[in-house]
Amino acid sequence: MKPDIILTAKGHAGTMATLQAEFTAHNLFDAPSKESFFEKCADRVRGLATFGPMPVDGKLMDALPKLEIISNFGVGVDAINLEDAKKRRIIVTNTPDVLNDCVADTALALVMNTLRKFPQAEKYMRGGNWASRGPYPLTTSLGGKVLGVLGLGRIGEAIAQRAMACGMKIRYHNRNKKDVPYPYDPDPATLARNSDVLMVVTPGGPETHKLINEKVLQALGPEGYLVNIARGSVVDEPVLLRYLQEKKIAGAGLDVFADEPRVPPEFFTLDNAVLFPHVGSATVETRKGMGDLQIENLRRHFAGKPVLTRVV
Ligand code: 8YV
Repeated sequence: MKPDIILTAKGHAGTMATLQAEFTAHNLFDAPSKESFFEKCADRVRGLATFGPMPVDGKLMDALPKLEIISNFGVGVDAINLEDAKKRRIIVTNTPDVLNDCVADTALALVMNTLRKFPQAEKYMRGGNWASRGPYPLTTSLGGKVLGVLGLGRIGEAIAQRAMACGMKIRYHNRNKKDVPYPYDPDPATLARNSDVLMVVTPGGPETHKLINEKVLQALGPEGYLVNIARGSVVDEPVLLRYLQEKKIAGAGLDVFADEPRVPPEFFTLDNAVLFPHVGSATVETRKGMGDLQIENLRRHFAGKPVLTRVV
């Protein structure tokens, strides 16, 4: 008999198709009423395949008395209450590593686009301005600038490698100092003060909530740039918006926002911000790799084998 699982949201199409073929899948996102959805399947569901930011908390876990595993599509598990899962002995898995290169590419693209203003230059070109108004204004180089990595894990390291290839120098802050050849700063504000570009790569969740606050942005200063490819929750978004509007920082490159997919429209009018719709890992190859890992964790668990990438 195929194990019953719930798919929380409409995710990567290939992954969904495999999950639907290999398991008895219940699509929460299709349900006209959540109440009747749970009434029908709650007592049989042994797994959750989670996609996206829908919160998964103790209340949901308690509604599924047979729940054994939550297999997340994505490395970030901030939408899942890990303490609640641990208390209930529910396994949580994620999809690390397979997305490192892709997310690091996106991070470097944001650094380049934010400093060099390539999207704005392209818009200028398409607007027919080159011949009539002359060359696009000069921007600023990456080479020689300091990239401060907040959260130097595997993705942070992949970003550092790319930035060094462009002639940037690396510093970092983590909760614990690491055995790496980059200078360490004791807190985010000091890192911001010592950096030209502050790169946010920390996990989301309560521990990093609004870690990038006014104090940090002030330390980054009017010549400094912020790039966030982590989670919108890590930045105090209204303060960032004000700092960009008032040019209290030089610019920002953002792939993530506090309330996705809703983005405060004021961001769209900024000339000193480059905005991506959370595309960090969004390639065919990487999303397949993530899906394969999500599926493999479920397969292994239900076959009585240890999962590959356990978080709790
Ligand atoms: C995905 C991500 O956009 O891995 C993560 O934590 O944020 C991204 O790779 C997301 O998981 C898609 O649901």
